[in-house]
Amino acid sequence: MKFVDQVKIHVKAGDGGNGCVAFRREKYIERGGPSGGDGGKGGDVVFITDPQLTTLLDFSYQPRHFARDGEGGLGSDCNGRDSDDHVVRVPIGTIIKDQATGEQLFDLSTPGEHLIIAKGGKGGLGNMNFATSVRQAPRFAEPGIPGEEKLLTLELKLLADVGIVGYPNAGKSSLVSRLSKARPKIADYPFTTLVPHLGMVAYHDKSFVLADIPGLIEGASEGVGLGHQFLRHVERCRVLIHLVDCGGSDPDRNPLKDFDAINRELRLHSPALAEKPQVVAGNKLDLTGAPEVFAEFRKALKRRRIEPVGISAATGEGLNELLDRVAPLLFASPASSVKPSAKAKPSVKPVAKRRAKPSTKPSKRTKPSRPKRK
Ligand SMILES: Nc1nc2c(ncn2[C@@H]2O[C@H](COP(=O)(O)OP(=O)(O)OP(=O)(O)O)[C@@H](O)[C@H]2O)c(=O)[nH]1
Ligand SMILES: [Mg+2]
Repeated sequence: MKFVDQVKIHVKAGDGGNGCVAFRREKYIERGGPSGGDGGKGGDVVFITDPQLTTLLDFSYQPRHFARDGEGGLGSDCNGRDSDDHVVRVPIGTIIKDQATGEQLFDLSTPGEHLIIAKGGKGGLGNMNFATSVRQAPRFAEPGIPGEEKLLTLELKLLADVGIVGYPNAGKSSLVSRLSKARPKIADYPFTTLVPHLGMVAYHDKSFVLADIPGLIEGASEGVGLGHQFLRHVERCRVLIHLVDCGGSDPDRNPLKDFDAINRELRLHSPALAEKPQVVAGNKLDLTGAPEVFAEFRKALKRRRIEPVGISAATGEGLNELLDRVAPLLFASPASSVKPSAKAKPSVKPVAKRRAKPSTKPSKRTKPSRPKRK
């Protein structure tokens, strides 16, 4: 399936129905009076997060999402029908931005979250609402209010706990397929992985989501290779596994050079990404000569007080140690990587806190003391 992580869309809520001008006309009933009903409310455009979705592909085929207008009011005191909401399902991790200003409006990062993105217009009042003792036959009614209309950009940032970064061919996809049930394509040519893949990793009684993203190379920030367009998917990760190829046959590259180049690219993408805790792993230690290359790499990193883990995604060597190094960084802090969105924030203070406030006013329940008789 095609992976789309950025789309431009147009949403429009329904307009309110117009109020109606009508008069009751019936045999033997003189001056029946105004009987125009109110218009119905236009439908809202509602976004709901759906854990089953992993791409914004559907939006590239259907970029317009319009809710229906409210029905107009009718005679005989009949109000128009309110329109149903137009419900749009989006993947978890969708960020909604204003197309014109680029300002971030919402971050939908919890499953089942509901968000009214465009509000439907209210229906206009019919002429029966305007009858007064001095104006018994109003010949006017209110028009409906137009629904909100917005041009938006949707961006998807996958929600993973741990992201793997590294050069192409370092073995990122091999590591993900070894640790989880995800099966990304593995091959010995660069840029095998063209879109991010997620895998669920079990660690003792806990589990976490691991993301394999396409390989980075020097100059990715200027668009070399696949560029760093996919780095946004590891922006929300709490920990990065920096995978370095220790079994490479290219004489121009060495693990330390690769390590520095990738870190430079991370910094150029976003300084916050470069600050994320990293577990450095040297891969392909099963190949001849690789343990020696790794030993040298380890010595060089020791001077920077970094302790890399030696692994082989092919044989499974060192993978337990790698998980043991990742887990404390991941599970130590109770804070989740999932930022609570503006909608998910509790709008009401916890009751306990409110009770704790010393109140100066006497409680309603306590009886007021009677004044003493003199
Ligand atoms: N011997 C050996 N080969 C490995 C190991 N890990 C990966 N490989 C091989 O290295 C090649 C590249 O592996 P991938 O997992 O596709 O590498 P990748 O980092 O995902 O590459 P891109 O998707 O292109 O960025 C494949 O031929 C793998 O079989 C390992 O531990 N030992
Ligand atoms: Mg890959």
